[in-house]
Amino acid sequence: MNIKLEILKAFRAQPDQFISGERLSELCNCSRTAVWKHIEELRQEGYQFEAVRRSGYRLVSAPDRITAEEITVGLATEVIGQTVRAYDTVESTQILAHQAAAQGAPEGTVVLAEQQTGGKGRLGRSWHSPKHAGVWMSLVLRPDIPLPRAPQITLLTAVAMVKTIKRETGLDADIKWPNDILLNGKKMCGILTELQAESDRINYLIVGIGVNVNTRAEDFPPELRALATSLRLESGRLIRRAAFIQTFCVQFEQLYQEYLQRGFAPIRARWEASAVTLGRQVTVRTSKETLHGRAVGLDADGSLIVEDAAGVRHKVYSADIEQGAIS
Ligand code: BTX
Repeated sequence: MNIKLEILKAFRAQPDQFISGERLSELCNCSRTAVWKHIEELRQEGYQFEAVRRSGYRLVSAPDRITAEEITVGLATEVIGQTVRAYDTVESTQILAHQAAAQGAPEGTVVLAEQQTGGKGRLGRSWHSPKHAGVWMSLVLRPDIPLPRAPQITLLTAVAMVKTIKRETGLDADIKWPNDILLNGKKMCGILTELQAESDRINYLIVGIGVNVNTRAEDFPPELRALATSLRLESGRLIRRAAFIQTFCVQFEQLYQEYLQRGFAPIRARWEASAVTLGRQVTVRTSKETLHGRAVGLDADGSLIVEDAAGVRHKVYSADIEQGAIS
């Protein structure tokens, strides 16, 4: 039994109440000395307890820290986020998630870090991941879908993120194909989907999600300041990151179950409702070519359909796009 987890569960079940050491030792099935020791450990982690003789302990405040306990206590999902590996400083949660998945980590495992020193973006780019400021998370999935459908999971993740942002801040975020989440035209979240497959079978998918949550303007390097934003900058308030992650796990699980049961169509409709790419003039840059045209829709497999000036339609799978005016 994880005693710290049980202690936190007990306080969450009775917010603002005193719980005696004796009651805690019963709930956690351990000695009162062990309770005291674990409360001291929680204090070291930034939890504040009031201790009153004869009444016991009361949880006064919890730190905005991402720990396995903070994510799993009260998490209303069946699979997503039920296994959590939380670290302080890592190179990239993607690397750790790949290792965990290769060693059999169950579907829904979430790898989190307070800071990444080598956060990865797409196409070898980097992702700025300063300490305590954001959510740097990799999710292990094992969907039974054919390999060509994997990009749909990126789009599903973007929809889950837009819903999470709405619930946690009331803000309406936009999706720029395929994986940028924007607020007021600035990037506040990026999604990187990687996978391990044999022939046409997906062994596992790792969805990397970087969210600028409480990042201040000065936390961004100068070259990103005009391009990037955070939930704090846009909403004007601090967001509890553990609660944000819990909401994301719930939103993701609902959409993922719907996707596995009913396919991509319902996700596609939701994605299109938040997309700012469709109907716009776009410049698409792939490793092979540059294409100018109008983004006319999303194909059933999740690729972007771009119509060029001659009326020829192109399917774009993986690329960066620049968006122009709506036409
Ligand atoms: P991307 O290639 O679409 O975006 C990377 C580009 O975005 C960079 O070249 C830079 O211009 C800009 N950028 C870098 N950091 C930030 C930031 N914090 N906010 C806004 N813009 C930024 C997007 O790749 C996919 C990012 C996934 C990140 C997650 S974090 C958890 C997981 N672990 C890991 O190493 N990567 C993923």
